[in-house]
Amino acid sequence: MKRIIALIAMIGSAAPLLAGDFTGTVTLKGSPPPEKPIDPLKSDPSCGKLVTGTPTTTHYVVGPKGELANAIVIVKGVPGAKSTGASAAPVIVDQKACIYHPHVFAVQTGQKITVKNSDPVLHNVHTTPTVAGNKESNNAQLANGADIHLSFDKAEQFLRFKCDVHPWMFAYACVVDHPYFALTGADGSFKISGLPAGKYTVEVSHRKAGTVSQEVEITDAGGKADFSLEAK
Ligand SMILES: [Cu+2]
Repeated sequence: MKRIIALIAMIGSAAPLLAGDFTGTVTLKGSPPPEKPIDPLKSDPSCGKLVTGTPTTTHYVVGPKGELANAIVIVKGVPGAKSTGASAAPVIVDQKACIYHPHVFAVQTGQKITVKNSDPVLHNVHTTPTVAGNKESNNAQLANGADIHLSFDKAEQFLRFKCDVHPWMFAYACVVDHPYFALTGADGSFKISGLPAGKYTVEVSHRKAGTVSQEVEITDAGGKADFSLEAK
């Protein structure tokens, strides 16, 4: 028994104490401008045939109580934080019916982004980063063509992907240089695991609604904080 207790004590002292989950919800105050139908998509001879319903822009994805999707939540200044992107599973981005899915996604620096073309039409995947060290790329992708693999070396929020063939096609990558981040889901919620206990600045950004930040304390039991952005 004594040996077991000593062993537990040894394990306890060797590994850093990780807190519980950091959770919360991001909401939007005010009414966002209405989304616009993407008419050119429907009238395009090849893409129009693939579409059902009326595709619209998705600048704001907001729930009934203002729950805001596609906001990136980043915990700043975590001691020893560094990217584990090289060993993380790739993030899949697909082009279906001439729309990127997902519209906004989050990856770590060095993490592979696999871009698929599920459409029977030609697309091209044109990235237009604005942070030095992230490379612009422009790759044609044939109908149901081979996947394109991309990654970025520097942190950059809402790094744009566009298709030069179809001027309504955009996707945005949130690239973070450590694992302590989350993108909010359709219910506005987020969960970040594995944080050491401590006080941190947490930054929340949305492509249209801007950025807010607040100080958050994470204890061994975890932490909770809600954020609010203003519709613009
Ligand atoms: Cu396209």
